[in-house]
Amino acid sequence: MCTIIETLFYCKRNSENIFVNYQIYLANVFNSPFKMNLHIINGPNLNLLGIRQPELYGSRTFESYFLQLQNQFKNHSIYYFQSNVEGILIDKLHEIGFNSDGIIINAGGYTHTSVAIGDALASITAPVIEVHISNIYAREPFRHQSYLSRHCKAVIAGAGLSGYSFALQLLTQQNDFSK
Ligand code: CA2
Repeated sequence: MCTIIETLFYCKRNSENIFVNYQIYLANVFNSPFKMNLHIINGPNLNLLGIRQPELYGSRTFESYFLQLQNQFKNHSIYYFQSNVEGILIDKLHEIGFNSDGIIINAGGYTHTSVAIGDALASITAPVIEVHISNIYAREPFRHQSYLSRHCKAVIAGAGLSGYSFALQLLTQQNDFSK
């Protein structure tokens, strides 16, 4: 008799445990943010951020700002790549452009000259946001033209380094910017 009661009690406790575990599983599925692989690509001369022309581009290095971004978007993997060479930027876009969950590109001066980077953006599937630290529309007329913008989901210009953070916010929210 005692064994039967003990067995029934054990079964009840066990089924409660299963039920609680199932609730935890569901909570994880619905609440845990989807981990995204996001890429920041900077073009020519942006390796000089924080070193030259601070009056125009600020006094912070991108490496230091990148650590802040990684901390701010802890739930996601954020990668950073910089090159001064047009073809290397294009190779990088081909490499990540079909698997990345979002690309933020500041192509520097190539923004205003590179049909080839524009073509690379047109050929990839990842959503892309174009960022400029300065307000290119308040500068020389040749900076008002971008060969990239038509292939991008959004363009952010003039917000300083915070433009990268705004772009990451757009990519990580559930909206039309994500894949
Ligand atoms: O405002 C931006 O982010 C730009 O993409 C920056 C480019 C410029 O050609 C674009 O028109 C707008 C220039 C990047 C040069 O970066 C430097 C940073 C520090 C010191 C010198 C250059």
